[in-house]
Amino acid sequence: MLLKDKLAAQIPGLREDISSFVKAHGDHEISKVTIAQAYGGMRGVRAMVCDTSEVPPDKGLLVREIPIGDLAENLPEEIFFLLCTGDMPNKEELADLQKEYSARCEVPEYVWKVLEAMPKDSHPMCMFDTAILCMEKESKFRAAYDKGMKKTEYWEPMLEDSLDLLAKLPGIAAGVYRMRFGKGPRIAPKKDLDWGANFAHMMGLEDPKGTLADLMRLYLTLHCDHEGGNVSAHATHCIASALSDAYYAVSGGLNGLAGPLHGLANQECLGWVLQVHEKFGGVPSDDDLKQFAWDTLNSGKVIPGYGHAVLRVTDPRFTGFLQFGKKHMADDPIFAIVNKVYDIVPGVLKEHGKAKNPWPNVDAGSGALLYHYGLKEFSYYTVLFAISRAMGMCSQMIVSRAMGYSLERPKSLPTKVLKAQAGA
Ligand code: CMX
Repeated sequence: MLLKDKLAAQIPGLREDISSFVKAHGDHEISKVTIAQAYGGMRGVRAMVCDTSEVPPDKGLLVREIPIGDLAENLPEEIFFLLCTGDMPNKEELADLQKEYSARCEVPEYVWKVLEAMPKDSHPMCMFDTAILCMEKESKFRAAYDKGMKKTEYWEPMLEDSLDLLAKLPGIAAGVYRMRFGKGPRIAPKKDLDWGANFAHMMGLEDPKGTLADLMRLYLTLHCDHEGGNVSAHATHCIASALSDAYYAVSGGLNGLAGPLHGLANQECLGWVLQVHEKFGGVPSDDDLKQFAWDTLNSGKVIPGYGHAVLRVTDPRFTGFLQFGKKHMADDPIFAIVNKVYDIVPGVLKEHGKAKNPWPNVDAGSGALLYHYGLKEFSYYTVLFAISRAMGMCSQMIVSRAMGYSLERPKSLPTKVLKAQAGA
């Protein structure tokens, strides 16, 4: 496999580089931690390493130093190769990776039985995460670890597990969609389609303009990774640092993605936009929208899709979706509201004065595009996010195993001790 060959060629040099860097500069201080940060979700504390991507507050996502906006036309498979290696695949490497995905895409039959046994009103994210977890017995990492393996080899079965998992995620996600929302039997994958197009095919949505696969590719590319400290990436990394395998770690991380302050915001954003549409019978005036935003804030709720823990500018991923919408559905009233919200809400949030970032994040616009294509089941939206984000999780774990990073174990302190330290 060409991806494996490339990693095998890179890893010894990278390991040597990091090891001598830590030896020479290990005592260099990179962060101080205040009591407010300890109670405030460790916001801004620099205590992790992530080489796959970075989110400078004034730029947004860089995948291996490339702005995500410049990658919007690339296939998600190319992005995974880039995340893992730091380089775009050439034609041969891409074809080879796609061949690996095709060979590994069959979902074991027992997964469907487990999902069928779940309560009919289970959340699609719970079904998706359960499907991943119940495949844990397939882990090649666990099998190799149980047999005995050198630490320097850990990354190899982690890569195998990651590819097995990524190859199956579109099929699992499409199967969850069809089962959970009564859309009829599952649709078999077409082995000659790329990852995103195959997912679009297996969902079985109407696609009269033939552009759904483009949206899915864009969606899967834009959500790929967001450095190491966000809830799902951090949870995945923490779990995997105990040498839990990819099935345990990705399922665990995605349980974090399912939270309303993280990936679930995705489903809530469109809900808010549709409320606007319903209340005003279409696209509201600027003043009406402003008032609606204030009513939301005054009732103690957040405006979903706006604000970010790290970003301080418009999320370039939002811009990517906005451009797609302008090209393919400029006349759609729901999309027109998303556009108008972007004009109005940042000003309202600035006046409100609480949110550190009044600008839209990735979730502010994507739902309107899915809705346009007939994907109207909001609770499913986070699953789409999850398929994509699994690429970031897996690439981060492969790099961590390759570099031999340590078990994660920060120190916690009781309030009493903190008070004593602060002389309170
Ligand atoms: N609407 C109203 N209030 C907001 C807000 C918004 N969109 N964004 C932040 N605030 C408020 C916070 O609730 C917080 O209020 P309190 O002091 O009363 O707790 C205050 O502003 C300061 O928050 P912050 O430091 O700017 O933001 P955080 O890092 O704490 O939280 C986020 C970031 C994304 C959770 C928050 O902006 C939010 O809740 N946004 C809406 C939900 C959303 O879009 N989530 C998707 C994020 C993308 C992702 O990670 O998947």
